[in-house]
Amino acid sequence: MKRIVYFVLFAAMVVDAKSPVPAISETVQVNVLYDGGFLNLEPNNNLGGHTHVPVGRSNNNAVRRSVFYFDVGSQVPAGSVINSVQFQFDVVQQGGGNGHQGADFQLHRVTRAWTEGTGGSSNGENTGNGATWNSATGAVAWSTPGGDYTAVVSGTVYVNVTSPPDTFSISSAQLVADVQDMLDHPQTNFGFLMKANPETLNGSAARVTSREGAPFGPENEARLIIDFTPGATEINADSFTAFRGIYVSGTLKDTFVSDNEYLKYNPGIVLFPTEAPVWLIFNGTLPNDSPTSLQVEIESRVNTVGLTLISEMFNWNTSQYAIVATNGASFNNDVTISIDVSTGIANYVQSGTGAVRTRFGWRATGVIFLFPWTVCVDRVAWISQ
Ligand SMILES: [Ca+2]
Ligand SMILES: [Ca+2]
Repeated sequence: MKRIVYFVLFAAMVVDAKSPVPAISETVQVNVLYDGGFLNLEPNNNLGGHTHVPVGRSNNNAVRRSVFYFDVGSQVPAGSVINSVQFQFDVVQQGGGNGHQGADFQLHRVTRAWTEGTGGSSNGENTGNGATWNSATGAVAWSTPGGDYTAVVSGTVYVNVTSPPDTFSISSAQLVADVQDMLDHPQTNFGFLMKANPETLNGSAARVTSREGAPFGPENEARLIIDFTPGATEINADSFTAFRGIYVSGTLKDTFVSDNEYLKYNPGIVLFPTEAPVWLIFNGTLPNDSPTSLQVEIESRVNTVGLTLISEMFNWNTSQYAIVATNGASFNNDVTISIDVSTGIANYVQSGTGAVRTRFGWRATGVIFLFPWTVCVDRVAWISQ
């Protein structure tokens, strides 16, 4: 009778239902890495080295377009979720002596690699080394003169300069999706092309401050303001020690993956019945030493009822272990216990190194029907954000 009571009790305790703390988002500014521009009436000229790049239609009927490349991954960690994006740019002049008129400027993703080039002056120079109306690189032609870009519009803003320099900002759900894709697939990130829509409005041509950026300086170059939530990172142990227990089989590597390959221990000798006869210490190193959330996970089983699994995190500030969970040890079935230790996270992650240390103990709290019993650990991991 007692046996049944224990079994039911422990089965109900097996899974820890604590939910993770939501991750905190961050905002960064990714400045343009390189930018260029070109115009249809001078189809072999580029403006890659000029202090501005042009967009729109001039009063002399020249259609102008510009291209911008951002290295999203330079400031946003891989695996992050992009929450919002603003494409900001400054216009220092619009139109010319015959006046100006506003126009919608829109972004498209470029679909081919291009180079910036070194051309200066407002109509560009034929330098043969950068993007022009005809060429992506000076050597490789666009498939379509005027640049290869997606039909999908990444975002639009109405540009009508009143007191230059004026700052404009584009944001849209499509822009978020595009920047997310640029982060996830940097090999197909060729930046954005900006053009007017329609391209028939004389005097809509604008001078957009480039990264070479005079007279207002590079702080006015095109930039992406990106809000993102870092993705979770999972790590396995660097090492483990059996604080107590008798080795049966397996290696540290067997704890990396849930694959029914196990690290196995039998009970060691204890001085007091309250001590755990199997006590395993796992050491890991997080990718950063100040994560916002942390879970420790263990998948394991034992081959008898009546055992309890006690999970402890090492507190680096007090140099003592703290019990973070107590669960019935799963009898004959692999069960994963996920323990959220985000509360007190600063104590559990060593400053400067990112080290984490978790101790798992198995001891009898019920009637044991088998001796020596065996602990089988299939997987141990820490998940941090
Ligand atoms: Ca440039
Ligand atoms: Ca395994």
